[in-house]
Amino acid sequence: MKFVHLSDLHIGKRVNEFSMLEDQKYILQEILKITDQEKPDGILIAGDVYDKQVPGAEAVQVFDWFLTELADRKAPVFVISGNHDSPERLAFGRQLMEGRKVYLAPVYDGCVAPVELRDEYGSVFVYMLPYIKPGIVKKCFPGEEIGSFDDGVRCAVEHMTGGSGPRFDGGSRNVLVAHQFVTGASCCDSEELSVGGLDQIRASLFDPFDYVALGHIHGPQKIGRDTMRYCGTPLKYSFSEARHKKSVTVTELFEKGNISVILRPLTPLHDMREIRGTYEEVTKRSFYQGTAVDDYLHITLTDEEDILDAMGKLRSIYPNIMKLDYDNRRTREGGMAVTAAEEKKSPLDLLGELYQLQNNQPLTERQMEFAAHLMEEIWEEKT
Ligand SMILES: [Mn+2]
Repeated sequence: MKFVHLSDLHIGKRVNEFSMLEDQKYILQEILKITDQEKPDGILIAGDVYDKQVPGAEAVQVFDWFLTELADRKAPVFVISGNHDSPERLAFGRQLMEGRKVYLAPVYDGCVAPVELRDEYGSVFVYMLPYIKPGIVKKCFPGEEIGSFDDGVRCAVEHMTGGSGPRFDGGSRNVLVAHQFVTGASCCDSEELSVGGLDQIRASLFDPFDYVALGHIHGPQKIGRDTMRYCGTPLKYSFSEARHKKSVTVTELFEKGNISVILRPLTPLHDMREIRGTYEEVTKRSFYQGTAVDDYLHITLTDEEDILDAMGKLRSIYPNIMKLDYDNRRTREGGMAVTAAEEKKSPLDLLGELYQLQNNQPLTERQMEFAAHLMEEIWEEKT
């Protein structure tokens, strides 16, 4: 049984104020081509379909088109909501769409009923777990001890695989589609994770599943075993991903215990690249001739003196320049440039350091907790 595993489409996303809609339509078309070649038995979309809880009209039209195209290919489609999606809105028309074998995960209510598929090796059960936070699970199981994300997901998985829900058939093959931050995953700038790593969960929680199709982390990667994977975004959504190789994950399940995974590379309409050099260098015809000048670019100028209207001038060669900065004596000494090590620190760590500098004592545990929760709240408001 073959699955095409996608996630984090973030349809409607703007990157550095550029609309990605045309790029997204293009890459979804590329994904349809791959789907036509692979002829999968199912499509897994592991959350963050949209970039916003209330997506723009155009974004909805693009997903409507994509979903219809997928459904026309007759293989069942499985969609869960991610932290960027509204689970209620994404589940709109759920029961109607099941008639076309489009399965939208319902809002989490404590019960995750699998969809059963069959092939020559027997049954494959597909479980769809939408993005869950501890509070959501706690509401469904008030008697359980749930303080952290790890507790929440542990409890949800226990109820999927344990006694209370529909019977879990450990002898058959079981696939989980989920959207959580599994410890050990390597991150980038476009994910919007919780501060202080509060949202991390242990990979071992998903041990009962033969294949775990994850969304949330934007770089394609396996977590521990080859069969627990983030497929990554189809497009680069930040310059921290300039070196990512985006792909579609294609997973084939044979008899229980035998799974093969391949990555089908994706080529975008515009790449996201970083360029550096002096103004004279980067504007020399020999420097840019034959390169994709309309890529989304971050240009770092190394001139000691600022170039007057550099952005405007560079745009005449590189129409889609997204970001311009300088790397010279001024920016290095002026304290403006943030070191890579500092960029890796969480906002909570940075606050802790600032507090220590100002007050000559560290934040107390209570203060830390307060700040972490406050940041979490603000963070969510924003997205
Ligand atoms: Mn995402």
